[in-house]
Amino acid sequence: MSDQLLDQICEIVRQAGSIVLSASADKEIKAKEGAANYVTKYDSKVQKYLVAELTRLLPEATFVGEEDGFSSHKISSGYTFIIDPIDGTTNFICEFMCSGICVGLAIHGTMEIGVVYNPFRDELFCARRGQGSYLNGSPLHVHNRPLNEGVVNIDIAPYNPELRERAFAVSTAISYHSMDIRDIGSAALGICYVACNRCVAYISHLLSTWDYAAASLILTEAGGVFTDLQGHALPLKAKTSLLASTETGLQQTLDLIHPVLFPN
Ligand code: 2AM
Ligand code: CA
Ligand code: CA
Ligand code: CA
Repeated sequence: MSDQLLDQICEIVRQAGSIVLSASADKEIKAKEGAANYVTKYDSKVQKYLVAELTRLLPEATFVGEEDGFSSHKISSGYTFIIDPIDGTTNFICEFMCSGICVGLAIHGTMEIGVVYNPFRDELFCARRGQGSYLNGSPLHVHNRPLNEGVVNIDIAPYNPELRERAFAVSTAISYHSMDIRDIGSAALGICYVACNRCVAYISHLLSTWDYAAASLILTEAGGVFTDLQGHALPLKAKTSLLASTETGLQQTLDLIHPVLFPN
C-alpha cells in the first residue's frame, strides 16, 4: 500500500462528491424494501462512477457496494473495494447536507485504506493502516473522554420497528450520562465524528459492511475503538450492531446498555 494509492482514491472520491453537489431538484426518489428506506438516481450514479474509476486504478479488485447488484457482501481474498455511494440518503433527499461517500479497501479481508467524504462541508476523512487518519490533511487523535464530556450519536433505525424501540431505550439510558443525544443520519459520518472528537460515542443496532468498513479504519487509526453492542470484536460482517467510542466511553456505554438490551 502506498500514499500514492490513498491520494488517488481520495481524488476519485472528491470527484464523486461533485456529482452529489450537482444533483438537480428531481432526484428520482424510489422506495426500497421495508419502511423509511429510499434510493435516488444519484446513489446509482455515484456508485457507477466509483466502480468505473476504482477499476481503472486497481483492475484486479472486486467490489462490495450497496446498490445495483453489488451487495453480495463477499470479501475476496485479494483486493476488495467496499463502497457506499451515499451514506445518508434520507439526509440527501431532505437537503440536510450531511451525507458521506465511503470507499474502503480491504486486502485479504483486512482494512488497509478508508475514505469518507462529506461534499456538502468539503470534509474528507481518510486513513491508511498504520499511518494514522486525517481530516482535510490534519491528523486526528481521539481524546479518551468519558460520556459526560461529549454528545452521543444513536441511530434511531426507523426502517425496523423492533430496533427503533431498542434505540429509544438505549437513548434514554445514555441521555442521563452524556451531554446530549444526536442522530446525524449517516453511520459513516457518525463514526468519523468520534474519530474527530465531535461525538464521544456512536451506537447502531444494524449496519452493513459498506456503512462502517471505511469509517472503522479512520476511527481506529485515530485511536478510537469499536465493538458490537455486546462488546465483541467486530470483523467485516454483512450485518452487525456497532459501538464506536473512546476507550473509556466504550466500557461505560457497554455497562449502561447491557441491562437495557439483555435483561436477566
Ligand atoms: P444509507 O443512507 O446508505 O441507506 C441512517 O441513520 C443510517 O442508517 C445511514 O447510515 C443509512 O445508510 C442506514 N440505513 C438506512 N436504511 C437502512 C436499512 N433499511 N437498513 C440498514 N441501514 C439503513
Ligand atoms: Ca440505503
Ligand atoms: Ca449506508
Ligand atoms: Ca447508501
